[in-house]
Amino acid sequence: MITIALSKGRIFEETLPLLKAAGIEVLEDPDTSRKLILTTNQSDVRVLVVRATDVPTYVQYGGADMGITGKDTLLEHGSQGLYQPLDLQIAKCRISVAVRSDFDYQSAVKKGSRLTVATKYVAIARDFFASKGVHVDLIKLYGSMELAPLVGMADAIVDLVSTGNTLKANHLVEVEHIMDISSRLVVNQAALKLKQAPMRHIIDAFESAISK
Ligand code: PRT
Ligand code: MG
Repeated sequence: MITIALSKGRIFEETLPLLKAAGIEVLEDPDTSRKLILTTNQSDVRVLVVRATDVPTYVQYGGADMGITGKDTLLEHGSQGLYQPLDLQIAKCRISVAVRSDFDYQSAVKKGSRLTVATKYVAIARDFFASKGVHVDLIKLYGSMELAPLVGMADAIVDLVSTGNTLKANHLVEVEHIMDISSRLVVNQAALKLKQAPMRHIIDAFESAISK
């Protein structure tokens, strides 16, 4: 049995064509089914539906043989013991700093002001501002970061941006592009040794599907 950990939503949707390239079709829809283990057309392949931030943990501890997760999640939560053979070029976005459109970020930085930054990505934000020599107080949030500057709780946020529509709708502007993000295949190394042939088949199929 090969077990693949995926999160619902954009990663699941964008992984379906890659699975298809490997001959795998998921037989249940995670949005309508309450099942957390989904069957596929291959009796020896199943899909686990887990929180995006839990994918590396399932793979690391062998609950899943492989999984797909954002580079943001890997950087923020660590990737100890995970083999990362492929950048799948899916669920692309960027991680940025954004502020209220009436906040003069550049001059605050120039003056050496201490900034309050709200984010789910505390480690990424800490490294980024340290590399710029900007002093920050970080506020950890778990979602809806965009709210924090609007209610005066933070000067800036560090968050994922894809179309930029969410920032625009909340009168926020991007002032720094920290890095580009895409999703990676992560593999349990012990599983790869034990189930080399079927896992290699999937990895190779994904690899040839990426560039198409
Ligand atoms: O949603 P939940 O709290 O359950 O978990 P999650 O947010 O960790 O999962 P999910 O499925 O939303 O995101 C999984 C992965 O998709 C992330 O870890 C990223 O690697 C990737 N990804 C790609 C994104 C986006 N694009 C993205 N746009 N994740 C989140 N967003 C958010 C963005 O922060 C903004 O709030 O979507 C919102 C809309 O973005 P705009 O710019 O298109 O308006
Ligand atoms: Mg989300």
